[in-house]
Amino acid sequence: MERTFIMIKPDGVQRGLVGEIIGRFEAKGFTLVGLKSLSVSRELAEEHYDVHKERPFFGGLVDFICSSPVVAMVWEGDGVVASARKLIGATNPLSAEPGTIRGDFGVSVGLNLIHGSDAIETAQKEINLWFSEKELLSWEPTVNAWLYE
Ligand code: RTP
Ligand code: MG
Repeated sequence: MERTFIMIKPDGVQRGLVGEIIGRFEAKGFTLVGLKSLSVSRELAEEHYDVHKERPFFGGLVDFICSSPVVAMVWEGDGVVASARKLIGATNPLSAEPGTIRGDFGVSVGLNLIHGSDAIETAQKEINLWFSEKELLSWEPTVNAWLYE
């Protein structure tokens, strides 16, 4: 089954939106297979956003991710990588559709509440970066019988 890496960024945790955000993934029908809160090291943040290391916002982005605790998660389900990106919404919350997490709760691109892997390959890389094998569950909720044909 497909898996994706989701992180509630420091602004989402500080604003008390952890429950609201997790609730959206649960209500959609995805399965939580990994969950932890942590303070992110500079090394981890830099590796996570390595693809953006030449961009002007890179330093500020790393500072922000390390500034306060985050909640890291792995969610599982058919098509979860692309679907999670839809639940999250566009990078700039002002352009994100209402009904999406960024569209409903954010107003600035740097404080956009949540990260989601952008492709299946990236998801695998990010899951391996943030979680060890033993931190991840392998389980099938009984409710899946009412979610998948
Ligand atoms: P993320 O990786 O955090 O899930 O966000 P994303 O895919 O929607 O956007 P991405 O292009 O990967 O950018 C990573 C994060 O960098 C910040 N950003 N700032 N100031 C700017 O122009 C700018 N552009 C991007 C955002 O916080 C974005 O989430
Ligand atoms: Mg991205």
